[in-house]
Amino acid sequence: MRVLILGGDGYLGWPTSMNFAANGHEVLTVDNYMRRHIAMDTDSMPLFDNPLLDQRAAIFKKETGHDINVRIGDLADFRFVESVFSEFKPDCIIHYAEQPSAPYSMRGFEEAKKTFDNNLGATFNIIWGMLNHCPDAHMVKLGTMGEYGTPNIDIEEGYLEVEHKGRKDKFLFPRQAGSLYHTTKVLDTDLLYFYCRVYGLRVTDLMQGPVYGVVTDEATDNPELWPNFHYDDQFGTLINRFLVQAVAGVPLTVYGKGGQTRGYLDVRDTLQCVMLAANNPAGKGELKIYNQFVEQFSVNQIADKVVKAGKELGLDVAVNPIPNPRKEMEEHYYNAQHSGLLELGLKPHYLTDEEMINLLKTVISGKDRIVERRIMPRVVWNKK
Ligand code: USQ
Repeated sequence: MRVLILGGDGYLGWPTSMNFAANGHEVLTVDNYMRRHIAMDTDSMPLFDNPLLDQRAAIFKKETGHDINVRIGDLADFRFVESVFSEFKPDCIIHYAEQPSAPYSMRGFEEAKKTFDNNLGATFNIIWGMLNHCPDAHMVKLGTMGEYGTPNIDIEEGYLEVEHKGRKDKFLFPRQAGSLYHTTKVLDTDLLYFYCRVYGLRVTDLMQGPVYGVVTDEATDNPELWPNFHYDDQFGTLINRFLVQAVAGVPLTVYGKGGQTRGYLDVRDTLQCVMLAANNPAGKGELKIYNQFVEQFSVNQIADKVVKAGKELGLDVAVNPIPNPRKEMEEHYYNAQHSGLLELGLKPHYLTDEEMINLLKTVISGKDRIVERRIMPRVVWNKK
């Protein structure tokens, strides 16, 4: 397939680019380096250095012989989108090209606007790039489990059958996101659903939970090919943050009561899921939705796992619940269905004690690079 990867410099975009190239696909990866710029502006740089995309592609080519083509440009600019789509004419588009941080989107007006304009603007332009140049291509869009929020009923995979006054119909599962970032993903889903129904687009929306991990099969021992591993309060996801805190000797920053439950997955499973979605395209006019995670944990359960694995490595890991900077439920019902990707063939990596120890060992290799001031939360949800 000719695979266009949008947001190719990101935590997931880069390893996805390597994975598709290593599996024999023709890959063009695109990014505008927005996350790099925000990370620099807000002192949120990742643990390991990540060369620029051209440099990473050259290293990958030297090590494996596989090509990754790169274009740097802004997908919120329609002229750029037109030139990418008219020249490359993809069979499959993997769309990660969004500002991915919930806390960044909640800092203030400028950050919220940047998130809104980029995420909605890019998605809208990509839709029109497809309509103009490859209307039969398939888009795999990264959504988020956070679109659903934490409802007091089971979360279904994308849709809900509703019986109302004796009649039945199927609707998108109700969404109630907890940050502006998550809300842009809700709006994306509605936009895509409309263009599927009325313009016949083919889209798979992957509702993904928080991802953890560093090493993927295409980049085992060369840190230059690892994804950007953030541990700051904006771009660092929970498990990655706790791993770094454990190694740095900083008590684990449980927000509030720590009963917040989410569905987690290993970065290697993201790659599997995206590949499975790409190989099983949605039909014409169809919006397929999968819930993309492997195991549900509360924040406290994850803290316990990190403490236990830390002990094995001689780390004395403390836990320090702090006032929650977010507005979210800290104790709640959570039960999300996630059988679709398993049925397609996903072979999950589980967060075993052994796996947690391996993750800690990888972080220990970067111990001297940890900058402690990046750890504590710097953004509070709606201070007013
Ligand atoms: N949390 C803590 N302590 C911390 C950091 C987070 O208790 O130091 C809590 C948060 O309050 C939240 C939970 O852990 O309840 C998960 O937080 P997170 O930062 O790992 O996840 P989130 O901000 O929701 O965002 C991340 C990614 C985002 C993706 C999302 C999937 O940054 O791109 O869409 O995970 S989900 O959470 O399912 O919406």
